[in-house]
Amino acid sequence: MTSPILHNYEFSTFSEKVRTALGYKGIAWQSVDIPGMPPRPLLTPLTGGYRRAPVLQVGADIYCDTQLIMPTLDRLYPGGKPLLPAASEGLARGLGFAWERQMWIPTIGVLVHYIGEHIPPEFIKDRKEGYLGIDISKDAMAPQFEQHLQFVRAQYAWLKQALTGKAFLFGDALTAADLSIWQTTFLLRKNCPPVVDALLGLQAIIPWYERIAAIGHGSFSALTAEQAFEVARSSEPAPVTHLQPNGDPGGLKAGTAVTVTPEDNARVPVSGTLVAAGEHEVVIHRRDEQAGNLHIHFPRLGFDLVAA
Ligand SMILES: N[C@@H](CCC(=O)N[C@@H](CS)C(=O)NCC(=O)O)C(=O)O
Repeated sequence: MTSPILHNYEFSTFSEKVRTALGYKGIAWQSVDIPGMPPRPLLTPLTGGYRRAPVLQVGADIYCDTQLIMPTLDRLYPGGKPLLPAASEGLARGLGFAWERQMWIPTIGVLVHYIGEHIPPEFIKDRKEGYLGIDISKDAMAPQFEQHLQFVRAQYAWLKQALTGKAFLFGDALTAADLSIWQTTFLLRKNCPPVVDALLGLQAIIPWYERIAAIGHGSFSALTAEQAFEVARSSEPAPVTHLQPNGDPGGLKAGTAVTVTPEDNARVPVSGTLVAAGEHEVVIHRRDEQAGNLHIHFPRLGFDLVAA
């Protein structure tokens, strides 16, 4: 299996989650440093318009959303330690999804209270118009600060209990759920003053936090966006053998023209032809004039799949 390419940027914490997963699994990877906001002219044709970060590329297969990237790393690189061990897979999937979905905006609310004055106006504008649909400037979020603080603190209260006496949430081995929770915690701890630990009651979970921070990003080399594009152009998508062609629980048949759209943030519909779909994943085919044939993979949970 060739080494995967991660399109990511340094301050993206969803990217940090995947960088850490790659380090944990010991997969040598290639890093394309993308801008923190569009335009991303050599990535957009590969994703069909999906705009969030990170994106994983293996040849002409493009994997969108970390909720799919995690099980995909286990599937494509089965030799290393699993991110979703069978014994905890269902709970780890559900918990990771729920945490990120619930915690993202409140975490940003706490973050901007401390560092909001340093965020450039063009970034605030981009996040409002193209991503979150809300104004995340310090002033705009100030009225909700107390609510966000209470919500975030109450979430960490159960996390503390869940981690008592354990190295990781499900015991001795890390799972993708630990990484989901860790990445939003990383956003706060990396950027906010130390007082935030006490404010949110994080002291008890710091050993768990440090254990994950110590994993690092493993071995990787830099790749330009042009090189990654050329990899896609010169490859054909891998045959889909892990999903049934007509396995869509909603009954959509392979070959149907469809759109796939995130149902939370950056709701850009990606259109293509359905290749296969299952309970956890949707694969569509697109042909880009320059990049050629592509398979774009999305998670099922959190995305709307509809006939075009
Ligand atoms: N559910 C997505 C969320 C990804 C996400 O929201 N990433 C942020 C960066 S940390 C993003 O895309 N921000 C807007 C952008 O970079 O265009 C996932 O798990 O990958």
